[in-house]
Amino acid sequence: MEMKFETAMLRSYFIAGTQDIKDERPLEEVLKQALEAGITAFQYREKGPTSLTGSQKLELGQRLKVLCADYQIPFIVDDDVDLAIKTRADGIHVGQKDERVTSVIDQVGNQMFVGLSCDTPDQIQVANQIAGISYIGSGPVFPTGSKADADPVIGVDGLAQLVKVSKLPVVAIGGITEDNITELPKTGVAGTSVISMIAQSDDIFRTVKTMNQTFSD
Ligand code: TZP
Ligand code: MG
Repeated sequence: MEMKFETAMLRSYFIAGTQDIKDERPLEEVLKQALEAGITAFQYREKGPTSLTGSQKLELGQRLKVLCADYQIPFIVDDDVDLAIKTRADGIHVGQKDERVTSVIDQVGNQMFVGLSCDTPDQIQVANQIAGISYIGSGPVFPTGSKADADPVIGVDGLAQLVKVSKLPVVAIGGITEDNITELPKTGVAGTSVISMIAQSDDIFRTVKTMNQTFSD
Protein backbone atom coordinates (compact mmCIF):
# COMPACT_ATOMS: atom_id res chain seq x y z
CA MET A 1 0.00 0.00 0.00
CA GLU A 2 1.24 3.39 -0.91
CA MET A 3 2.27 5.83 1.85
CA LYS A 4 1.12 9.41 1.28
CA PHE A 5 3.62 12.18 2.01
CA GLU A 6 2.88 14.38 5.01
CA THR A 7 4.88 17.44 6.09
CA ALA A 8 5.08 16.04 9.65
CA MET A 9 7.36 13.31 8.27
CA LEU A 10 10.11 15.96 8.03
CA ARG A 11 10.19 16.67 11.76
CA SER A 12 12.94 14.20 12.73
CA TYR A 13 14.36 12.71 9.55
CA PHE A 14 17.27 10.29 10.04
CA ILE A 15 19.65 9.66 7.12
CA ALA A 16 22.28 6.90 7.20
CA GLY A 17 24.21 4.21 5.37
CA THR A 18 26.79 1.75 6.68
CA GLN A 19 29.53 4.39 6.16
CA ASP A 20 27.98 6.56 8.87
CA ILE A 21 28.12 3.97 11.66
CA LYS A 22 31.46 4.27 13.35
CA ASP A 23 31.38 1.60 16.04
CA GLU A 24 30.49 -2.07 16.15
CA ARG A 25 26.72 -1.65 16.19
CA PRO A 26 25.09 -2.59 12.89
CA LEU A 27 23.06 0.08 11.10
CA GLU A 28 19.94 -2.00 11.72
CA GLU A 29 20.40 -1.68 15.46
CA VAL A 30 20.92 2.08 15.29
CA LEU A 31 17.84 2.45 13.08
CA LYS A 32 15.75 0.28 15.42
CA GLN A 33 16.68 2.52 18.36
CA ALA A 34 15.93 5.64 16.33
CA LEU A 35 12.53 4.21 15.37
CA GLU A 36 11.81 3.31 19.00
CA ALA A 37 12.80 6.86 19.93
CA GLY A 38 10.30 8.33 17.47
CA ILE A 39 11.99 9.44 14.24
CA THR A 40 9.46 10.52 11.62
CA ALA A 41 11.36 9.37 8.49
CA PHE A 42 14.42 7.35 7.48
CA GLN A 43 16.55 7.72 4.36
CA TYR A 44 18.89 4.92 3.31
CA ARG A 45 21.92 6.69 1.85
CA GLU A 46 24.71 4.24 1.04
CA LYS A 47 27.50 6.44 -0.27
CA GLY A 48 31.29 6.66 -0.29
CA PRO A 49 34.34 4.40 -0.67
CA THR A 50 33.38 1.92 2.08
CA SER A 51 29.70 1.64 1.24
CA LEU A 52 27.87 -1.51 0.19
CA THR A 53 26.95 -2.15 -3.44
CA GLY A 54 24.96 -4.70 -5.43
CA SER A 55 23.18 -7.50 -3.58
CA GLN A 56 24.60 -6.46 -0.18
CA LYS A 57 23.10 -2.99 -0.59
CA LEU A 58 19.81 -4.47 -1.79
CA GLU A 59 19.56 -7.00 1.05
CA LEU A 60 20.32 -4.42 3.74
CA GLY A 61 17.88 -2.00 2.09
CA GLN A 62 15.17 -4.67 2.19
CA ARG A 63 15.78 -5.32 5.90
CA LEU A 64 15.75 -1.59 6.73
CA LYS A 65 12.51 -1.17 4.76
CA VAL A 66 10.88 -3.94 6.81
CA LEU A 67 12.05 -2.30 10.03
CA CYS A 68 10.58 1.08 9.01
CA ALA A 69 7.32 -0.59 7.97
CA ASP A 70 7.05 -2.21 11.43
CA TYR A 71 6.92 1.34 12.85
CA GLN A 72 4.87 2.78 9.94
CA ILE A 73 7.66 5.25 9.25
CA PRO A 74 8.55 6.12 5.64
CA PHE A 75 11.58 4.39 4.12
CA ILE A 76 13.21 6.75 1.63
CA VAL A 77 16.05 5.79 -0.73
CA ASP A 78 18.78 8.25 -1.69
CA ASP A 79 19.47 8.59 -5.41
CA ASP A 80 18.86 5.00 -6.57
CA VAL A 81 15.65 4.42 -8.53
CA ASP A 82 16.38 0.73 -9.01
CA LEU A 83 16.88 0.15 -5.27
CA ALA A 84 13.80 2.23 -4.45
CA ILE A 85 11.67 0.08 -6.77
CA LYS A 86 13.15 -3.21 -5.55
CA THR A 87 12.68 -2.34 -1.87
CA ARG A 88 9.20 -0.85 -2.51
CA ALA A 89 10.40 2.35 -0.87
CA ASP A 90 7.89 4.95 0.28
CA GLY A 91 10.00 7.79 -1.07
CA ILE A 92 13.10 8.66 -3.06
CA HIS A 93 15.43 11.64 -2.58
CA VAL A 94 17.70 13.15 -5.22
CA GLY A 95 20.24 15.96 -5.26
CA GLN A 96 20.99 18.47 -7.99
CA LYS A 97 23.90 16.34 -9.28
CA ASP A 98 21.98 13.05 -9.22
CA GLU A 99 19.56 11.60 -11.76
CA ARG A 100 17.25 14.43 -12.91
CA VAL A 101 14.24 14.82 -10.67
CA THR A 102 11.86 14.95 -13.66
CA SER A 103 13.19 11.59 -14.84
CA VAL A 104 12.78 10.15 -11.34
CA ILE A 105 9.19 11.45 -11.16
CA ASP A 106 8.44 9.89 -14.58
CA GLN A 107 9.72 6.51 -13.42
CA VAL A 108 8.38 6.25 -9.85
CA GLY A 109 6.25 9.31 -9.12
CA ASN A 110 3.09 7.22 -9.11
CA GLN A 111 4.52 4.72 -6.59
CA MET A 112 6.38 6.88 -4.10
CA PHE A 113 6.96 10.47 -3.06
CA VAL A 114 9.98 12.43 -4.28
CA GLY A 115 12.29 14.83 -2.41
CA LEU A 116 14.84 17.19 -3.97
CA SER A 117 17.90 18.96 -2.54
CA CYS A 118 18.02 22.70 -3.29
CA ASP A 119 20.54 25.14 -1.85
CA THR A 120 19.93 28.29 -3.91
CA PRO A 121 16.81 30.41 -4.54
CA ASP A 122 17.14 29.63 -8.29
CA GLN A 123 16.99 25.90 -7.63
CA ILE A 124 13.91 26.43 -5.47
CA GLN A 125 12.22 28.49 -8.23
CA VAL A 126 12.78 25.62 -10.65
CA ALA A 127 11.46 23.08 -8.14
CA ASN A 128 8.36 25.24 -7.59
CA GLN A 129 7.41 24.64 -11.25
CA ILE A 130 7.80 20.85 -11.21
CA ALA A 131 4.71 18.81 -10.36
CA GLY A 132 5.47 15.68 -8.37
CA ILE A 133 8.03 16.93 -5.84
CA SER A 134 6.80 16.58 -2.24
CA TYR A 135 9.52 18.30 -0.23
CA ILE A 136 12.83 20.17 -0.45
CA GLY A 137 16.02 19.42 1.53
CA SER A 138 18.25 22.48 2.05
CA GLY A 139 21.78 22.85 3.34
CA PRO A 140 24.36 22.41 4.55
CA VAL A 141 23.12 24.89 7.14
CA PHE A 142 26.27 24.41 9.24
CA PRO A 143 29.66 22.81 8.43
CA THR A 144 29.34 19.02 8.14
CA GLY A 145 31.82 16.19 8.34
CA SER A 146 29.40 13.66 6.84
CA LYS A 147 29.50 14.64 3.16
CA ALA A 148 32.82 14.81 1.34
CA ASP A 149 31.46 16.86 -1.59
CA ALA A 150 29.18 19.13 0.42
CA ASP A 151 28.32 22.51 -1.11
CA PRO A 152 29.19 25.75 0.77
CA VAL A 153 27.40 26.38 4.07
CA ILE A 154 24.20 28.42 3.60
CA GLY A 155 23.73 29.45 7.23
CA VAL A 156 20.53 30.07 9.15
CA ASP A 157 19.69 33.26 7.20
CA GLY A 158 20.31 31.53 3.85
CA LEU A 159 17.98 28.75 4.95
CA ALA A 160 15.25 31.22 5.93
CA GLN A 161 15.49 32.84 2.47
CA LEU A 162 15.03 29.48 0.75
CA VAL A 163 11.99 28.67 2.90
CA LYS A 164 10.44 32.01 1.86
CA VAL A 165 10.85 31.22 -1.84
CA SER A 166 9.69 27.59 -1.62
CA LYS A 167 6.10 26.50 -2.25
CA LEU A 168 6.97 23.14 -0.72
CA PRO A 169 7.90 22.21 2.85
CA VAL A 170 11.63 22.42 3.53
CA VAL A 171 13.73 20.16 5.76
CA ALA A 172 17.09 21.48 6.98
CA ILE A 173 20.30 19.44 6.58
CA GLY A 174 23.96 19.67 7.42
CA GLY A 175 25.89 20.04 10.66
CA ILE A 176 22.82 20.14 12.87
CA THR A 177 23.53 19.39 16.55
CA GLU A 178 21.57 19.33 19.79
CA ASP A 179 23.01 22.82 20.46
CA ASN A 180 22.35 24.62 17.17
CA ILE A 181 18.98 22.98 16.37
CA THR A 182 17.30 25.69 18.47
CA GLU A 183 18.20 28.26 15.76
CA LEU A 184 16.12 26.49 13.12
CA PRO A 185 12.38 26.78 13.92
CA LYS A 186 12.45 30.55 13.25
CA THR A 187 13.50 29.86 9.63
CA GLY A 188 10.16 28.18 8.91
CA VAL A 189 11.57 24.73 8.12
CA ALA A 190 9.33 21.75 8.82
CA GLY A 191 12.08 19.84 10.62
CA THR A 192 15.65 18.63 10.48
CA SER A 193 17.41 15.79 8.68
CA VAL A 194 20.56 14.51 10.32
CA ILE A 195 23.23 11.86 9.95
CA SER A 196 25.79 12.19 12.75
CA MET A 197 23.51 13.73 15.37
CA ILE A 198 21.72 10.36 15.57
CA ALA A 199 24.33 7.94 14.16
CA GLN A 200 26.93 9.15 16.65
CA SER A 201 24.62 10.04 19.53
CA ASP A 202 25.46 8.75 23.00
CA ASP A 203 21.73 8.67 23.72
CA ILE A 204 19.48 8.27 20.68
CA PHE A 205 16.32 8.63 22.79
CA ARG A 206 17.40 12.03 24.10
CA THR A 207 18.53 13.18 20.64
CA VAL A 208 15.31 12.25 18.85
CA LYS A 209 13.23 13.72 21.67
CA THR A 210 15.14 17.00 21.23
CA MET A 211 14.42 16.95 17.48
CA ASN A 212 10.72 16.25 17.97
CA GLN A 213 10.28 18.78 20.77
CA THR A 214 12.05 21.49 18.78
CA PHE A 215 9.43 21.16 16.03
CA SER A 216 6.33 20.24 18.02
CA ASP A 217 3.34 22.33 17.10
N1 TZP B 1 23.72 16.81 2.34
C1 TZP B 1 24.07 18.02 2.71
S1 TZP B 1 24.91 18.03 4.18
C2 TZP B 1 24.78 16.34 4.32
C3 TZP B 1 24.10 15.83 3.22
C4 TZP B 1 23.78 14.43 2.97
C5 TZP B 1 25.36 15.58 5.46
C6 TZP B 1 24.61 15.76 6.74
O1 TZP B 1 25.22 15.03 7.78
P1 TZP B 1 25.33 15.59 9.27
O2 TZP B 1 26.17 14.56 9.99
O3 TZP B 1 23.92 15.62 9.80
O4 TZP B 1 25.98 16.93 9.20
MG1 MG C 1 22.90 12.98 -3.79
